[in-house]
Amino acid sequence: MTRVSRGPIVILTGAGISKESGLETFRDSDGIWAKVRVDDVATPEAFARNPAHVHEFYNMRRRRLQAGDIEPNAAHRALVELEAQWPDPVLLVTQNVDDLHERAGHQRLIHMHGELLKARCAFCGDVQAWHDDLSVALSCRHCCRSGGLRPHVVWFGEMPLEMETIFAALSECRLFVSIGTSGTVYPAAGFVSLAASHGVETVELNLEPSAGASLFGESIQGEASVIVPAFVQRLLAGLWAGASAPLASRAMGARGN
Ligand code: BV8
Repeated sequence: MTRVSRGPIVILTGAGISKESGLETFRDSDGIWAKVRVDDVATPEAFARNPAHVHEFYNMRRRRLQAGDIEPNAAHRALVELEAQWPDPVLLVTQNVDDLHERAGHQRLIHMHGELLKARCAFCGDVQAWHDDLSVALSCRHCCRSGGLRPHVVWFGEMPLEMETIFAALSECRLFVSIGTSGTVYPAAGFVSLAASHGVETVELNLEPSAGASLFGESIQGEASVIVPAFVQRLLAGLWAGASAPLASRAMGARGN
């Protein structure tokens, strides 16, 4: 029975890890894409066609994120504990544009789809922290041109950030953990296959089996605030046995233990 008690870990998170903090997911029945069309707000073409509409979509999410009642949950905190106590590097790659991993205290973090609390100039590429509403009337602090400030967010058809770093980490790690993602958006949805092709142990923690669940060595269902802390505790205690674990431990169920 293989045990993962050493070696680098790569973690991928999606909107499901922030759901219990009060932020909407995308593809749940009550999710964001049930209320607004991707092609109207999350593509470069949408921004070129109607920048004010795209700004309002992200302004609303930026205000919601900073509303005061949105806090990191036990899943975010458990990943910070894993990063602090694990003897080898832990790289957290998030598809989320919220700042809950940072606010929980996570250090080594890549926002592959960008960050809601940053703005980028479409003309000169300058990126700056941005907590207020964005609009076409604003001008860039660097090139002084107006109309080009956009959310520092990766839209469909745009290249996600730091992909070379991510691909290298996936090929060199010992364990790949996917948390709270439906496994429908690429290239993130392909990370499990890349990791597995390098002999990496893979585990999925999600409310329900994702589109790529069958590609993982382990699949654990439940709410992130329950199953992620339980998984981290078992990992730190050297008790998680990986894909060769007895079937009984393959689906720990909602209690996560
Ligand atoms: C690109 C903007 C290439 C930010 C987003 C094959 C290869 C490469 C690309 C493609 C490909 N096939 C298709 C493509 C194109 C496309 C794509 O993947 N389309 C899909 C729909 C088929 N990909 C792209 O365009 C990407 N770019 O590949 O560029 C390239 C090459 C050369 C040159 C230029 C470019 C860009 C993708 C990023 C798009 N931006 N959003 C924002 O507004 O937030 S995507 C959006 O989906 C978010 O970023 C989000 O993070 C991401 C993934 O969604 P999830 O996080 O998984 O959320 P979801 O709601 O889907 O699922 C939540 C899960 O949580 C569920 O499973 C649920 O059960 C679970 N859950 C719920 N509650 C809980 C829970 N789990 C635990 N506990 C709970 N309490």
